[in-house]
Amino acid sequence: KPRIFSGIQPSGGLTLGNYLGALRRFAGFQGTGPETIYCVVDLHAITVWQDPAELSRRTREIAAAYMASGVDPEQSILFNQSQVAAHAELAWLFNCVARLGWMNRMTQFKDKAGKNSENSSLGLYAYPSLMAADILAYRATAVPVGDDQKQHVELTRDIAAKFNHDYGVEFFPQPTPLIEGTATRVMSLRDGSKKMSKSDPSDASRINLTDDADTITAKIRKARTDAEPLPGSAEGLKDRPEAKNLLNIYSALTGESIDEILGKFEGQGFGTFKPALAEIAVDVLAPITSKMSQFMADPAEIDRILGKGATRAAEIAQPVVEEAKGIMGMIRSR
Ligand code: AQP
Repeated sequence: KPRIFSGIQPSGGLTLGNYLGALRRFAGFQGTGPETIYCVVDLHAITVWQDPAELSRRTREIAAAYMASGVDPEQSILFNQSQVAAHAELAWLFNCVARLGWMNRMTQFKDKAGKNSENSSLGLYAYPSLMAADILAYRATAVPVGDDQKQHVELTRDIAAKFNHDYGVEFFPQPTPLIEGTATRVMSLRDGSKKMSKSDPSDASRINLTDDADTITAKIRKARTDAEPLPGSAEGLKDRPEAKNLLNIYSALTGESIDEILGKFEGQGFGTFKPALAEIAVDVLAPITSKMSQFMADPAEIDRILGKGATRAAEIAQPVVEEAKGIMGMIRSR
């Protein structure tokens, strides 16, 4: 049965990058055939230290964001990862299937650990193995994500293939990463070579889903750009990463192509373009922000939804993990 799985870490407030690259696409898969499973991946978040009270609050906030962007907890399964034991159990099995050399190639670990990798948690290093477990515990066939997660989904395919090969079975499917649109990698507003990230120390580098209209407008006004006027076509954006990023965001927010947008702004400076972009960003985000705060007003209801989702998720995932253990020769006597 086709299944879609995706997750978001409660490691900070959501950014426009998370929204355009992943979140806003999720609701559209509902009612199209495949079962849709969406997770707040709290076990991933603790690979770097999280304040306990903040972790709880952010977990609810991500759940609220899922619902505000149209994920319906009746049509989809919506839950937080740590309430379904199958994720951590399968991750251990995969730790014993995945190779050190594979983990060593992961660029996210290198980016996040930086120069101080000796002092990173073991969990941060094994992160991709847990992500493979998230996906394969549901034998999911497709994973909508932003471009930064492509390498991890590819590793998931390698783990599935090695498990199947090592045990002579056709048990785990090969999930496909679904990376689509003009906003698969939204870049930082301060540095066109870095992706926009919820854990970037600079708040000016990102637009948060909880920012109000004035903050969004000010951040876009201050976004780093060059001094050149806008070109007439996408060709002219080569080697202008900051300009390209703002145009990609505009395109993703409106659905217009880069060439269409440049047709309207050719020859004009960012002094004209930025306010137009800010207005569109505010129009798109304001309704999401306001729905999020409505959901956040009732934390007990969010907890109830996550609990119910976790029960449904475990009904699928636990038998898969039991079967994987059986395939590996572990005795299942109850
Ligand atoms: N800048 C981005 N552009 C497009 N998509 C993005 N995603 C993240 N950043 C961008 C996508 O959002 C989904 C959820 O991301 P995540 O919570 O798993 O964490 P991440 O990929 O590590 O992103 P962050 O925001 O940078 O979090 P931190 O700072 O905690 O590492 C994923 O589908 C991701 O591809």
